[in-house]
Amino acid sequence: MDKKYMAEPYKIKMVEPIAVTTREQREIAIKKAGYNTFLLDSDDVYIDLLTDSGTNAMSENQWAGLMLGDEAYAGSKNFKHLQQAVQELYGFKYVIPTHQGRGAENILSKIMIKPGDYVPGNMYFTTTRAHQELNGAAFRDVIIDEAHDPELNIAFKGNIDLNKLEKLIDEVGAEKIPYICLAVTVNLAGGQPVSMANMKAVYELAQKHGIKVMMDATRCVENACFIKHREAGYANKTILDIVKEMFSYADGCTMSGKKDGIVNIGGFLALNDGDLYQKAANLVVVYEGMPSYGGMSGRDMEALARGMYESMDYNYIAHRLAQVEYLGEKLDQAGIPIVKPVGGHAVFLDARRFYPHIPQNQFPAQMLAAQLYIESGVRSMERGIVSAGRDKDGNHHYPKLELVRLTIPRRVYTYSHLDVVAEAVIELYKKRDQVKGLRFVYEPPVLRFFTARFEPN
Ligand code: PM9
Repeated sequence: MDKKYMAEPYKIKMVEPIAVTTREQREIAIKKAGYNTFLLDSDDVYIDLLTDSGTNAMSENQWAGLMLGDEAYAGSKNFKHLQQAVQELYGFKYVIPTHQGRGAENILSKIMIKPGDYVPGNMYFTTTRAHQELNGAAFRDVIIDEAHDPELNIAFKGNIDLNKLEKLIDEVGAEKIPYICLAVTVNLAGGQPVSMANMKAVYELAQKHGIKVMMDATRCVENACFIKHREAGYANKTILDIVKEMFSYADGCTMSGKKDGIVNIGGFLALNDGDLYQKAANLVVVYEGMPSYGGMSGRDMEALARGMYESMDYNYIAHRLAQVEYLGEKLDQAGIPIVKPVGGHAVFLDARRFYPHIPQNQFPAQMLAAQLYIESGVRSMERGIVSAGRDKDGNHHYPKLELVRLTIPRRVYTYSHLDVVAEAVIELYKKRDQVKGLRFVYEPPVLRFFTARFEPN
């Protein structure tokens, strides 16, 4: 525990072999996948850092819970366990299970947004903004400016800028803002946390104007651990105390259980307001299933409830953050341009500085992810212009951050795997001048990054 990088707080009971491929095989595979790492077969991947979403290793306690699935169509006891977990750990009154986070985003957007509304948030997230826009709202980014600077090393880069928020309220009127979407942590800023002080201030401002605050709780446990490590007054508090205080500054949350719920599938919408809950319960039967299972089976709700309790263990979450920090430090020491500080779920490579000769509309981050795969079999994900999509006039959004995400699944890889990843990135950096950009050969209309195809220029 006193080591700089805490050892794994678990023993390995079951192993899953992973593929070792040749460079030649990988060159064929990435071409077949249209230079999009989402389209690779997992059989062709050596170390899979595409995402931490649903890629977690469950504990023996969670696997045991799967055997206790109560698959009754209505009133499953596993739903009661999930409800108890949400009430005890997050402190919300009502819970609606959904098949994953975006199912909750769909319902929340539909019950709260009217066409012409504005939803302020601390940087967009792809699926979250898509649901807001599909329901007629315009997303407004009110994150602090510092979040858009990959080199600036500050403790709470996910914070909302209260002046920007107040200015938006003055400009459009509080009645046009159904809720503020506050993500903890901020995925696309690099997994950056929000401070407790900021959450409290946002909630107070929102209450003053009669606006609700809905948190995106997807990585709330990581955020809580950063608060414990970085914010004055929290060092001696438990993760549970911190999580509960965080959610005391919100009216509800959407949750992708596939991240900090430490499961492979599932999510929920949680609310405090009885009327809103009723509206959500009426919609969940249309899009997901009965309010007592939403999109989930009984066994999956049990695994999620158990995962939520496990996630409150400080050793678990401190080790997770240590793994990410370890990879970040190795890359930083080798002079690789990364987003600083290192976030909660991933190390983000700064493709603008990695390939400064490739213009943003030739997709430098997309190409960097493809090159990393060819070099090493490590799969990563583009988080730049391709992820950002187009505006309503059909022009590319040009995000300031053009990143490749090396995302660490929970309890899956060891420090040795991370050494291999670091060596591969360092090798690639030496050859950076030889690489050219990409162009689209197929571009889907929504959430294009999932299925777009490219070819080299
Ligand atoms: N995040 C991720 O890899 C998976 C989908 S995008 C490739 O980071 C936040 C902050 C997320 C998130 C998913 C969702 C949606 C909401 N908010 O994937 O639908 O990071 O469970 O959650 C992904 P679901």
